[in-house]
Amino acid sequence: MKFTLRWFGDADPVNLANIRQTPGLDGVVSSLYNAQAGEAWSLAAIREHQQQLADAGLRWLVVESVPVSDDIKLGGSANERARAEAHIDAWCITLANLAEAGIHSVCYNFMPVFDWIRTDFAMPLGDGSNAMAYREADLTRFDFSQGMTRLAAWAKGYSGPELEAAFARARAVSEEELFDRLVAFLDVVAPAAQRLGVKLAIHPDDPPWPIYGLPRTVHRADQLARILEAVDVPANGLTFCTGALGARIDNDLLAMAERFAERIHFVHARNIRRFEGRDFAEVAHHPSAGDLDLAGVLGAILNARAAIDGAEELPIRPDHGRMIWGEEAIPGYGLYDRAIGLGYLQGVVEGWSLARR
Ligand code: DNO
Repeated sequence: MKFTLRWFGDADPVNLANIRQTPGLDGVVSSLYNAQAGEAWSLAAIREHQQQLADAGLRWLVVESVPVSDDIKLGGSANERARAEAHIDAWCITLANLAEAGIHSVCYNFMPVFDWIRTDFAMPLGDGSNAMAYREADLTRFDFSQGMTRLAAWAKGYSGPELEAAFARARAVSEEELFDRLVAFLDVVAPAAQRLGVKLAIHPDDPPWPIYGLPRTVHRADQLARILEAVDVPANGLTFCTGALGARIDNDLLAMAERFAERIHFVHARNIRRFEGRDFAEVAHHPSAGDLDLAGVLGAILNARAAIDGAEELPIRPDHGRMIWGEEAIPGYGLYDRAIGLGYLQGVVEGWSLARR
């Protein structure tokens, strides 16, 4: 596996010099944070970001994310579909430019309006650390009439009226229609990626169920299988996000890891502690802290891939960590706890290879 850490660009309080000190790091996961959804990334802009990383002694291995516009996800009218087509063409140009720059892994999501959400960004875990959490009853805590500022990894923020309009538009789209839009998108981008040698990795919905009445279609095993079958080219693959998928008790992570192993193009490894109902908190990667079997998931992927390609090129990153040791950073993206998580993941993979010697 290729071990990576995510970096949010110049706005990230975690600096590249510190990331570089992490042992056994193969590369960085990053994006062009000023690019708008729907616009093509120029080769020059890609190279500039790549060079910034290279100057710090780091390699840009995975793009997370190339944003997918709401027109692509939701567009229904002739005008919107025309815009969607232009955005899909731009997405293909971005892929071609990334391939030209030697970057061959692209993560994206298909959640309309906004990306992941939590209701608590600093829940005390009882040992002096804090972490992000999700409590269904608290979903109402956001006053959307005031808009939503851009959370880390979101393509953009929204003003109140923008959010209201985006919600109305998305709520008019059924889950089935959203799936059809995803297939229409993949019908074009997946063969293009395949030709370019780029691997696409769709990120599951986070949390893995519809929220605020918005349609979502990427969070259960049957849905993932349908996406892979609908556009059956190897480049059309998954980000296996243990934390996102694992928040659903009915997602059998080990079975899913084994079943989809061949089409897993990126791994997000994170642990969660589940509470009543759908509530959960993000906890340390170590198995003592939460309910997920990360070692089991990695073992399932590695076993299944051993016969195919050995998974040597498969990128993995520790996903959200806790905030520990007084670090101040983007929620979920402090360096300290992610680095501890990375060490744990490296140990698991090392142990797996030792057992096979
Ligand atoms: C959250 C991230 C997601 C992810 C996107 C991929 O921290 O895992 O925001 O980057 O969904 O497009």
